[in-house]
Amino acid sequence: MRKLVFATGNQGKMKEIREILADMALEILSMKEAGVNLDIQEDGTTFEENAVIKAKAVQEATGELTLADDSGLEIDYLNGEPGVYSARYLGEDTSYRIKNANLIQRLEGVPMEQRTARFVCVIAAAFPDGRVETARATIEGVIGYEERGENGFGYDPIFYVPEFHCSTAELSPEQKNAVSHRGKALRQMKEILREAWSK
Ligand code: ITT
Repeated sequence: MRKLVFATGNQGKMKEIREILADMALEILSMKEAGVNLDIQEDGTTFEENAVIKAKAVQEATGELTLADDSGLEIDYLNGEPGVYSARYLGEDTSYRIKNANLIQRLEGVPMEQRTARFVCVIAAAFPDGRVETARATIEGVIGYEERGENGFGYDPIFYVPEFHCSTAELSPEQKNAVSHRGKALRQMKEILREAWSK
């Protein structure tokens, strides 16, 4: 069976990634399972740069094909904040209760039509021969007036998808993966991998 390492320390992401790639007959190791304990400096200014930094660092440490996910929430009214700094917004160790409450507060009084936002996900693949590929996808939504739902992770309780009339934290894992930024970017990456393996 083919093997790949996924360069993430985020368990919420890892769970979704395993579900989305489940049909690939792949052995997927988390960074921890691959025995990698690196403190990677995500000093890029774009999702692409940071995804490539993570994938390459772990590829070089393991020698295996490595994928990485760099993602975040862009809120139009806040000029795209928190964006690439989504994990670090208000501090890496600050709870999402506090981060989500803070964002809702910053949008106090802002009408629904100006609360537009999107989740962005870039998946990078670093191949053992040095080649790098990326795939990007988004899901559009709005920032709600309150937190709702217990599923997912991070900013899911404040991100509402108009078509579903609920937050992404109220969707089942299958529903979220079918429409999410991560689901769509990983499905593009599956095609890139299939193509690479067909040669
Ligand atoms: P790794 O770098 O180890 O993968 P991280 O959490 O630091 O983990 P990022 O730098 O890519 O990852 O930050 C992404 C942040 O964006 C994440 O911590 C969440 O706050 C937010 N985010 C991304 N996708 C999300 C989703 O599907 N639902 C909710 N929040 C999400």
